[in-house]
Amino acid sequence: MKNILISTVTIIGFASAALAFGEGMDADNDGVLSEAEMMAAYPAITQEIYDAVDTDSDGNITLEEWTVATESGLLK
Ligand SMILES: [Ca+2]
Ligand SMILES: [Ca+2]
Repeated sequence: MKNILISTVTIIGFASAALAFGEGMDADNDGVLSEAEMMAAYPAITQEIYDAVDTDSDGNITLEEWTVATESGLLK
């Protein structure tokens, strides 16, 4: 019973993160955030922070990269 509760909370937590990522931020709905989309969502973001968030340096922010950055406090 406790395990079921924990996994439900985890799923809800993941779903709300995905919702925030998709809602308004991913303007062209290609599943990743471009630099322009990140600038729109985080006007105060610097190149330094963007590069730190884009851990594989491919120029786009994936849901995984965005989630890690958000949870680590890099993006607020
Ligand atoms: Ca996009
Ligand atoms: Ca990337």
